Amino acid sequence: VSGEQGAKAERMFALMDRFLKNDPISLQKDILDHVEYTVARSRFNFDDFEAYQALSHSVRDRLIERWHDTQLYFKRKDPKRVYFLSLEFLMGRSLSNSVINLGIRDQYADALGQLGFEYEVVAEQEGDAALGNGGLARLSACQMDSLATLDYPAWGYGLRYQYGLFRQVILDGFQHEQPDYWLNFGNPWEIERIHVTYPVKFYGTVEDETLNGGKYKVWIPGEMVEAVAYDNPIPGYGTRNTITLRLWAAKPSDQYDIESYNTGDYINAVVNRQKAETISSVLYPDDRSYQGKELRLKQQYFFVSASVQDIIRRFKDAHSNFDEFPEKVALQLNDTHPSLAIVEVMRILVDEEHLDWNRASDIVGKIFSFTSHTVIAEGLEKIPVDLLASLLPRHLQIIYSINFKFVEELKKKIGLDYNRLSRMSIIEEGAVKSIRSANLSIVCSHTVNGVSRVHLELLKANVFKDFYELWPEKFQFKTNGVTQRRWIVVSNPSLSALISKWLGTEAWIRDVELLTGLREYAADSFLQHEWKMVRKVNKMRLAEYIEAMSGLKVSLDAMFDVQIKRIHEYKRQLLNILGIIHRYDCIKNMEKSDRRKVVPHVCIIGGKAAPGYEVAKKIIKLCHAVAEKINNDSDVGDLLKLVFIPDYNVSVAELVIPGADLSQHLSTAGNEASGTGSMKFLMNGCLLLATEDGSTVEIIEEIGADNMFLFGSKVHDVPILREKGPDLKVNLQFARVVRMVRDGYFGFKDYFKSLCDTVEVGNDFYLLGSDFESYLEAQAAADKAFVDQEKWTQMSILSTAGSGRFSSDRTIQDYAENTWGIEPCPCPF
Ligand code: GP0
Repeated sequence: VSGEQGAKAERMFALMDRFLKNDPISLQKDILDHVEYTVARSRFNFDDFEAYQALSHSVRDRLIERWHDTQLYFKRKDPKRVYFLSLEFLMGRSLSNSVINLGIRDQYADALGQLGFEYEVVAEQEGDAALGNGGLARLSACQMDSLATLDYPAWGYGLRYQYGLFRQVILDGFQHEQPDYWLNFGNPWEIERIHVTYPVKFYGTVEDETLNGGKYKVWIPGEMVEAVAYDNPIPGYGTRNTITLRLWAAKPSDQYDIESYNTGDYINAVVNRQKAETISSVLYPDDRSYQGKELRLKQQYFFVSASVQDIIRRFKDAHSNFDEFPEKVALQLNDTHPSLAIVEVMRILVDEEHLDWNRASDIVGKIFSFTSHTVIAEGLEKIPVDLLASLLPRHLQIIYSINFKFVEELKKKIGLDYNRLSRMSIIEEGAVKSIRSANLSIVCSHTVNGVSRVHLELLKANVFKDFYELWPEKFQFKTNGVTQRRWIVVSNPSLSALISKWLGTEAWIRDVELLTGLREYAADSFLQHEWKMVRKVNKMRLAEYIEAMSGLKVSLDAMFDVQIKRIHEYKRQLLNILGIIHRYDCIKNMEKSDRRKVVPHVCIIGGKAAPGYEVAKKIIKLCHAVAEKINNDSDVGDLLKLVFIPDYNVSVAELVIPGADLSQHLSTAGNEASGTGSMKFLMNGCLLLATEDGSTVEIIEEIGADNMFLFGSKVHDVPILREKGPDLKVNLQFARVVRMVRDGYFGFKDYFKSLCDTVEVGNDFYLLGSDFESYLEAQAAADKAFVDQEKWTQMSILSTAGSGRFSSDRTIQDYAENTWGIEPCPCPF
């Protein structure tokens, strides 16, 4: 930089006093400045929440510095970038994660302490950012953390919902949903970029146009909405790199409705305009049921269109030839929700950039990769053609063209096998003609990933069989992982410190394979002692939470036995509850003297049911009805307690997981694509009681079957069992506990009838009856192991030691190298 500009830059640097300082005095000063000037409270009088606001703004300032540097560096280096498109991100809280990744948690804790505040209490003030439903959404969040930490040039793109996932309130044991208007208290973790906006079009017609001798399609939209960017800086750990999660909000467009203002109805014109905002207002709370709703489709297209425009704009800032596009851009589709991105890229390249069709389609085929998260065909998204025709007329045409060319090619390869052709077509000719989003994604992506080895096998054998036979090389798997930063360092600081002490290094926080080093001390009585202490402290924290929430006092000597996840029939919370009823029944029928031998359990269940999912809601009610009975039975006392933790979310998970002795993962084999909760428990030294489903199969390889409690039918047994129909040898214990519910032992007899019907012989799709005996055996094995605390602690240490392979760092590195073709781009300074 020369002359006048250089002088200006120098003066600015001098004024800025480059880089905020992290010593306690500077931090205190920054916090107080934010109290006074940002929060606008007196520095002599502010409460915990205001302290949180000020603290988070001072952290935000530090994030912004690194974020600017990183973005500038990426711009200069211009590496190939990956764009991660997801309709859901379950970020949870940001404060603790940020200060840990920035390496300044202790400094902040000191600074706050000197101002008379307690860091933990202040951090608790933050609400969760819950812009997602469950596993899929939290996976996106973990992967963002890994992308930043591993220095990859990556962007996340999503929607900035004004209402996150509903809050679950329990009244009389029934779930009620309350809106989560999370932005009410402000959100210091985002940066509104009022100048980064794109128009997004809907409805209208398509017309032909001739330009310089070429024939083009022009889409004349019927409605236009503005997408405004909100950037959420995502800091890596142990690096300056801070990447962007860019979330789009819908705002009324200025360009479009001048017309309506001239009609004289000013008030109505303004009110109508405001309706644009509904597009980004609310997250759909159904975990995986697809309903063909127009608003949902609008959301998908809205975020996809804004993201694609943004990506193309960034490319064009530095390049003029689209042949270079695949060298600079990788687009990752998180499930089929963003699959319209494929069509949007085609549309822009062909209609706006005037590339010819084949060249555009060649580019598209090189940039997209797609990850599936489901196993079952019913879980696959379908867009009704009528809906698409009205909302996105040009996109429908493009899909038809893609499909036409695909089917023509296919005929050349497989001949006129009409059954197969119609199964593989992107268009489904059913009662409701629709677009199969998965077929579109497979046809147009260079790689299709499953989320565990078993998942890929199932995809190849079932839902994607035809495609696998056509393009075997397209199909890969990347076993899911979770970030040890959030799931050990943030949520379990004492375990984190203990691990570092015994490994003699903190390097495992970036290089998680080092955890295997713990194996060598698994039998060491000193480590075991310290390990038990840490676990006890975490159990105390959880017990206090349970008491504060429900008034129930639980014994710390009991096994804390946990199942937390979305409520689904296939995840079989009902199996857990029926097992608990069995346990209760046994205790009741036991000689008093035998009760001394019972291993006490505190059974903890938590999770949300989709608002329209009747059976799941009944399971929640049953859990409460059973708890009511057991917890008030003086015969049972501390031997058995059942607690339902309401409003399960990321920050509740951070509290519950470190305090769990045993966690349950009960999906009917072949139904859970991967499962990621299990990995978080594993990292925290919690033992697993599980079916051999999804990623558990790979966990067994790392931990060893004898360090886990496995049960139930295997993946290949399940179809056979279902085929075979009702088992003649009905498990008597199972029949007995179901009968107890049916007969009204826990009340609400009529209400539970239909729930009991779902597991009756001949109707038991998820095989609770067939697996019950084996489930009880696994429970008994866990009880037996728990009695020998030395052995148990050793198994616990080995669980943590073997959890390294299930870090999202490993997943992301694999994606980067084998799917996206990107390289780390660490920002110097
Ligand atoms: C899968 F299809 N998952 C879906 C969906 O709509 N929502 C969702 O959360 C989950 C899978 O059930 C999973 O097996 C998997 O680990 C996760 O996606 C991430 O791949 C359980 O969490």
